[in-house]
Amino acid sequence: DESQKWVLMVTAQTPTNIAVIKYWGKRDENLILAINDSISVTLDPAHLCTTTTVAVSPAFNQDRMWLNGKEISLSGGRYQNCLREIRARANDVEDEKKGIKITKKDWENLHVHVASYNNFPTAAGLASSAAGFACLVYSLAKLMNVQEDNGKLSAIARQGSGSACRSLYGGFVKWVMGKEQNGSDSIAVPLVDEKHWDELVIIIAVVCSRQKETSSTSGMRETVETSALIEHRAKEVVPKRIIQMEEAIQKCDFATFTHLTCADSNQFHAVCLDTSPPIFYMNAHLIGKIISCVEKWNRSEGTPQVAYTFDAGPNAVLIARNRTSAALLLQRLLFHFPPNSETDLNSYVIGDKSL
Ligand code: 2P0
Repeated sequence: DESQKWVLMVTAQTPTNIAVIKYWGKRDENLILAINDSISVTLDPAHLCTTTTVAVSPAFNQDRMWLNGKEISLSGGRYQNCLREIRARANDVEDEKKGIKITKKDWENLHVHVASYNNFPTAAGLASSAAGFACLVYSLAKLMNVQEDNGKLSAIARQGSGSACRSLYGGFVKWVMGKEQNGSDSIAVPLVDEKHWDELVIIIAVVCSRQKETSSTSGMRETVETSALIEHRAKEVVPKRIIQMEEAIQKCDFATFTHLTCADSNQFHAVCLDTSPPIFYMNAHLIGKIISCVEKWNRSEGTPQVAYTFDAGPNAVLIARNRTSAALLLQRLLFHFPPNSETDLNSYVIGDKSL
């Protein structure tokens, strides 16, 4: 049947993001609504990103997805929520050259195939859900001619993974927690674009670790349920830091930026440790060495050279104030963590903040 033979495809690429004021804790598990605002920086897509191709054809009889070449199930609620929200906003699509005409109504009965690749090793344990869901939502929206701005799309990506909403924009981005119960105002907002403060250099050190990992989703649920500190963090500490961080970013004030970034990473890990049973995301020995190395250096210089931040995995993210301090940082890392030694950092992924 000739009418069954066409395939329409869209490919998109989305970088991951690193939070400098962390998201940790939900007030709604299904819609993925946070208990505090967060701020992140989106990386350069050349370094850590997801590339996703979405295709539609009348020959497809079910939605299917492949991640790094292996088929994965789309039956989970998060995928279903994203697919449903995008489909509900689909519009007419016409490709005259190929003689394809899809009406709004047709999308209800058409199925998609999704192929997604990460350009970084999944084994390194680098968070991939942020780039992954952002890219999935963005590419589906393009395929289905969805006429929503990135803010609205970010609210859909958020339902795939909270941190994903921040990857819809480059530069520094705020995820506003919002007030509405339906999550309509829980969206990402760009603070400054990728050209602002482009002398920053981001280095990700992949730390060797055999520790057992707790997933972010269950980890933050346990923190909200059991930590005595989390409410103080969400209600008292983070709102003030968000205001200060926005100002530091606008002014390119590296000293304040470093102070807030390091303090917020340390407090995030403090609420993890305050969880019952306690959550250790940091390999204490190696990470302690990185923190004290950076803290000592910053103090000896009089003015900070490098900010550190650690996520829910064994990777150190180091943000250097410029290329000179980045080069000095690499020297120091190589000195303290010589290659092929017991304290070898597997690799250094060097990311430029600018897109
Ligand atoms: C963040 N993290 O702000 C924080 C800091 C980890 C530490 O967002 O359950 O994968 O999918 O919303 O987004 C990791 O959590 O969790 C995270 P879900 P997500 O980047």
